[in-house]
Amino acid sequence: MGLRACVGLCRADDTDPCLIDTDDDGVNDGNGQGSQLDLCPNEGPPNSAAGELLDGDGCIFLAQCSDTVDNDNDGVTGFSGGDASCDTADDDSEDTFDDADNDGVGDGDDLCPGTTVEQANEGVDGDGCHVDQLP
Ligand SMILES: [Ca+2]
Ligand SMILES: [Ca+2]
Ligand SMILES: [Ca+2]
Ligand SMILES: [Ca+2]
Repeated sequence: MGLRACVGLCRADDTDPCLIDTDDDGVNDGNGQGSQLDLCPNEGPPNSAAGELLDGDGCIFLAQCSDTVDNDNDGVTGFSGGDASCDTADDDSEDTFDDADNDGVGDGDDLCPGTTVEQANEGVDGDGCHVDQLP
């Protein structure tokens, strides 16, 4: 692994500078004309524990479960925030609305997480509380 930048045209032999993978992420540096091209030749490989993923261009991006955005809008954000739809930090699908008691109010906003099915059917307030759950 070196810091050789790929410049000029690719050559079709073993010394082709475009076949160098500077950052060792599996996407060759390329030169913009071949099928492989690392748009981020000094970025990689991804640190999965930090929620990093590699896109097809050799660039690192943060998985939905680590991007600090509440992608499914349920009030619980990401793996570190405890969103149940996030299995790992690098899980790129924060896409299941977490509502353990199924009353329509996401876990992160639900002040009464133990709403029963009957109570949910009768309706809850904006905090996810049925009238019987209120003090
Ligand atoms: Ca690379
Ligand atoms: Ca969420
Ligand atoms: Ca709920
Ligand atoms: Ca509730």
